[in-house]
Amino acid sequence: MEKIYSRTTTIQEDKVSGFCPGCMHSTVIKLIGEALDELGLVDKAVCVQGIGCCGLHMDYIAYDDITAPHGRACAVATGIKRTSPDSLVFTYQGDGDFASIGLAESVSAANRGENFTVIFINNGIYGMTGGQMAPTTLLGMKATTAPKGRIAEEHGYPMHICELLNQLTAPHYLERTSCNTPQNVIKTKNAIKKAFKYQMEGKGFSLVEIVTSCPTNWGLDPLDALDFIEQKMLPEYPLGVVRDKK
Ligand SMILES: Cc1ncc(C[n+]2csc(CCOP(=O)(O)OP(=O)(O)O)c2C)c(N)n1
Ligand code: SF4
Repeated sequence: MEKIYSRTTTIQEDKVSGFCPGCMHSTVIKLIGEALDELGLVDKAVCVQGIGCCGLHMDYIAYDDITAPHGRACAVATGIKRTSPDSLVFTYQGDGDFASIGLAESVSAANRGENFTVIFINNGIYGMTGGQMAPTTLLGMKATTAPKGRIAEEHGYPMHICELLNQLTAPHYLERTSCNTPQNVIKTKNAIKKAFKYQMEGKGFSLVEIVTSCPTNWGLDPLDALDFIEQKMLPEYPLGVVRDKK
């Protein structure tokens, strides 16, 4: 019988995920693993993970991985890629990590056109530390640091990372995807594969922004969190390719 699906080799079978039920971090980690398998790049992969729930996969993946101090993943990835140019280097960062604490490092690496890939998880909140406001928190959305909801006059507006980086000359590929439907899961994997391929071709900086859920800190069950993505997150963060120099 023809085998049409098998478990990615990049997840150790005897380990348990630390993610909450319904958290899309686990979906994305699986997609990264499948992309590495399908491209034959597992042995070349180096993940630089940020601080936060994005780090919860470190115990169960089966490729090289290093944790960078909060917000510094793009600086660490720059060093690794420059000294090991044959490696497939990617950062795995949340919105608090990449877009708040690490914004200067992130924009600077993109502006230099560093030849690595960012997998940017936009769940609109600081997950691990209990739901503080992130740069991507929606207007009106409650956070522990914005108990009445985000107010533009006080907290500024939601930050659109793909569009922000699209102001720079250097980035090669910027796409926003989600994992809220099976179709979008497939599109996310294709975007990750495209970004990895561009990197191995030496094309420079690429970023895939993935709109995901944090059911725990959103205070929603996983299914309602999918509706929240569809009805609230995606109108603010439209999906699609923002730049592709090809
Ligand atoms: C320099 C520094 N500041 C603050 C913290 C505390 N901290 C740990 S995780 C986290 C939030 C991370 O949020 P996000 O990047 O959105 O990732 P998520 O947990 O949602 O995946 C913070 C503020 C830290 N570890 N180091
Ligand atoms: S707190 Fe949120 S981001 Fe963190 S594992 Fe739970 S659902 Fe995922």
